[in-house]
Amino acid sequence: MNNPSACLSDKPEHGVRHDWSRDQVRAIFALPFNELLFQAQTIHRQYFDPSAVQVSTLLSIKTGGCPEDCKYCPQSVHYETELEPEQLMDIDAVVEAARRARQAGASRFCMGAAWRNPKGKNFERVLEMVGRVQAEGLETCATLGMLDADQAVALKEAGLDYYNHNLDTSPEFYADIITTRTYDDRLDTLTHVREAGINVCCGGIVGMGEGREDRVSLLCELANLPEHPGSVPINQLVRVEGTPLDEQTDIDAIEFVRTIATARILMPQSYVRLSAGRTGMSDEMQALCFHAGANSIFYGEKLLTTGNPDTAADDALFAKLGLHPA
Ligand code: SAM
Ligand code: DTB
Ligand code: SF4
Repeated sequence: MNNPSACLSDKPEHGVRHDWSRDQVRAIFALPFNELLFQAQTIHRQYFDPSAVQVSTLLSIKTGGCPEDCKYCPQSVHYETELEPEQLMDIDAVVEAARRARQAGASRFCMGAAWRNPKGKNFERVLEMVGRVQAEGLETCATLGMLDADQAVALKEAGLDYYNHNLDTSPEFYADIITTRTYDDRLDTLTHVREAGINVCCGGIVGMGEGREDRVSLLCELANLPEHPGSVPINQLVRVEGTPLDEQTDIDAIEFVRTIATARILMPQSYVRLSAGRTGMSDEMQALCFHAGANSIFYGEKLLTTGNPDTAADDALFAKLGLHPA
């Protein structure tokens, strides 16, 4: 097995690589914790202000009733959860929510829809929303499911800055979690987004019962994409009653921090987002995640359908840690 310290120090700039071997990633992931955090923090400082954290706000513009069977998701029609499905929101209401998010300090507004893929009139409405949200002075992001090449170009022309589409987990574990679309479908959407000139936001979920090797494999897939995603959301599973992963045990906190640190080392110029799951994390755990190179969060009391820390709690955490919005 390669010595990861050697593989890093061979490249003094650490560089942006797309040829990580599984052995290298596995070895970085397994470094002694202090060594791992030191390397992650050192690389982080080459590209970013270590006290700056990018702040995004999410809004579910179309909730529930999704035909896909993602086992973690409260919005799938395959599972009985307490969620009330809702039609695509009114454009003015979305713009109003974006305005409030900007006033509260968010720099990016992410619109999420529980679709397999966007279609027809609904897609036209989303295009209009994107333009109107951009006009409010926010970076725009959307996550609408699979896109074809023409849809990606249309979103770019409408003013979309980022598209979120996650690989979710390793190719090996994927079929245990989703059967209604393939890993390759996801990679195809990412290609369309990238080729349209939209920044890719792509990451995954940990704590779904996968093993360390799956986390290594997911990070390897992300880091070996033709371009590193501009944003890499690392979600901790939010367990929702009625979904098949409801009873899943929490991932160990140190293992979660290792995932963040490894993402930072592999993708040095990307924003690594400490995404879903923060309500269950202590301030100390989040501080370790920031130290490991996380530099983006979702801010606002709701993610899409589940909770996120109160803004007052996040403001207090930022003050305590001397962090400021990027
Ligand atoms: N329907 C679109 C799709 O799946 O591409 C967009 C919305 S979907 C909710 C966006 C992402 O949210 C998923 O890919 C998944 O990574 C994340 N997600 C959904 N439910 C989650 C949960 N319970 N815990 C953590 N992350 C979750
Ligand atoms: C991502 O990676 N995490 C966000 C965003 N992309 C769209 C979604 C998290 C959803 C958590 C469950 C929910 O609130 O429905
Ligand atoms: Fe649908 Fe997205 Fe939820 Fe999967 S993650 S069930 S595609 S809303």
